[in-house]
Amino acid sequence: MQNPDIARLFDEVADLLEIQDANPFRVRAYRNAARTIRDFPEPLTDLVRAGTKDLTEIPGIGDDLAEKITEIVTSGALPLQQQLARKLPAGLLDLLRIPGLGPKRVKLLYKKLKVKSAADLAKALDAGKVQKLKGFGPKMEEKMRAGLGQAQVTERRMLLNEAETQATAVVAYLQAGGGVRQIEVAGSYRRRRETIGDLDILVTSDSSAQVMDRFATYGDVADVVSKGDTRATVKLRGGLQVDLRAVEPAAYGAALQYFTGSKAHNVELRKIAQEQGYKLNEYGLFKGTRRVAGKTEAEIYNTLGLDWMPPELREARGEIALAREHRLPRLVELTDMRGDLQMHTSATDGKGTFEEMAQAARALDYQYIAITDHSQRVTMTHGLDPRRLRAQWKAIDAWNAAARGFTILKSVELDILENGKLDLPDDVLAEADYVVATIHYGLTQAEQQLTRRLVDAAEHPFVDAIGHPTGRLVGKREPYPADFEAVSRACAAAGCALELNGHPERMDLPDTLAAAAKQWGVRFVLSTDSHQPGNLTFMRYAVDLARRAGLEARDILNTRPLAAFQRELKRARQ
Ligand code: DGT
Ligand code: CA
Ligand code: CA
Ligand code: ZN
Repeated sequence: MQNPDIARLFDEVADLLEIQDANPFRVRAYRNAARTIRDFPEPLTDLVRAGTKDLTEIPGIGDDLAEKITEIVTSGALPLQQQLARKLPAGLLDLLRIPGLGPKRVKLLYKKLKVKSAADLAKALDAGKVQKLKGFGPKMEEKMRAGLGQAQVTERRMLLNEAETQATAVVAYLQAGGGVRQIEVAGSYRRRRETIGDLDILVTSDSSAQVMDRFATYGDVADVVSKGDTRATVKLRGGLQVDLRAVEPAAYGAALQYFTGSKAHNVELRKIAQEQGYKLNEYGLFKGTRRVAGKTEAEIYNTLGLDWMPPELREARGEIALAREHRLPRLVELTDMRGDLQMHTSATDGKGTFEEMAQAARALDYQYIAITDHSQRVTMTHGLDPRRLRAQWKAIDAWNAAARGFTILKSVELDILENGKLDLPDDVLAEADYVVATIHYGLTQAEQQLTRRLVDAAEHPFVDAIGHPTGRLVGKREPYPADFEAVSRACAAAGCALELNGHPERMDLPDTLAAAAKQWGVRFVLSTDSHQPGNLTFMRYAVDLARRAGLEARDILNTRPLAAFQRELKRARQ
């Protein structure tokens, strides 16, 4: 039982309760707990088994939830979830996977139209009944139709951090069994895509049949799909598929290259091999029947006259040409980061004080962080008005005065209002060390209006960066329809940075837009959008995103030591 598995059960309880009209506070408690657990840095299973930590010390976990976690860890299931599920038709929960359909809408469809499954929904749509329901416009109808089509052909993709939890656990388990020499998770996971379809693990071993046996009896396996002496496929609880392949050491590099992909990268590479009279496959690079390379990836690329390429770049977006000309970027690394520039505290919707956030950041060897609680417009999170914000800044000044070698930047996540104005007056913004402006409201405005709001914010003298610039939520909400070329050009001209938000649910800017923004001359900041001290490790995902966009340390302002960072901010340069 990994943390995401526990979180999923709590999310399901929240969905089921909401469909069944339970008390909203109870629904919220399960939802918040799910989020806390999903992002909790240590495996709860280990904590429960060790019995050394009181689970109620985790923010948002009370006695009742602690007991339920223990129940899940020890029995593998949650009776409450099973009870609630029995009260509803089985197909109803599948409807929640359709984009745009949350528990509230599913409840309406069920109550008013007796829709119990995806098939029922399709019929109701065709009969024109759905558009008559309150809150279901023509746009929504279109989305549901598209979603119904997709739900049938594509399986759900898992967020990178959840897949990482699963991957890390299964790799540790395989290694602990002995007999594994080399092991690597290839595929989209190694390319660090923001979502993962399935995990592709490669091993070399003297006893591959035993490794396959051990794999099939892993505790989190729900179903063994297939199993042989050198290959096996399983499905874990929660549905993630894992393929395991054992290969001979002489072919390990070739297999790693092939199964890392992407498919489009492999197609291009194979063509280059053919042009040079080679044959390339997962067993090696061959001249006739002779294998000329295969032990390492570098051997294969180099034999083809190419530099070795970091997996994050292997998307057939021009990396092969750069590798041939020895012009690949020197991608930024996690150890380049000197600070984190978006995080929330218990003053708004975070779970930790600024002191606790700073302490956690120090442990990561950062020199600085920005505390960016929400501004007043975001009432849902108890956003800060000028009075409360100034009080927080005063407390930060006092903390900084006593701290050695670490600085908290006085900051705010400033809302760009629906009318394009900023949520706080200039005299307040002038007192900040750093301001990141974001959009949370008016997401359905026309492209022109959204673009205008972002461009105006980018040009404002006290806005240093635009945060989560597209507003996308991975797998849940598409970027809002703004002209990101216009926004990028405005940022480059004004000296406003664009944020790469590494929160696994955001991953925003998306990689292709970030790569384009770099071409327009934009500079970037990386952040985690942490809501608890344990989230600061999300920086890894911001770095993944930056690497996929081809960014180097010099493209990113918070790779600089504090003084240099502050010199580069817009507010210092005018
Ligand atoms: P995913 O699992 O959907 O997140 O994405 P990948 O990239 O992990 O794709 P997957 O698991 O289907 O296959 C793993 C790698 O194997 C893929 O990145 C490239 C390689 N591969 C799979 N099928 C083909 C193929 O038909 N041709 C070539 N050249 N490579 C393939
Ligand atoms: Ca895969
Ligand atoms: Ca696969
Ligand atoms: Zn935000």
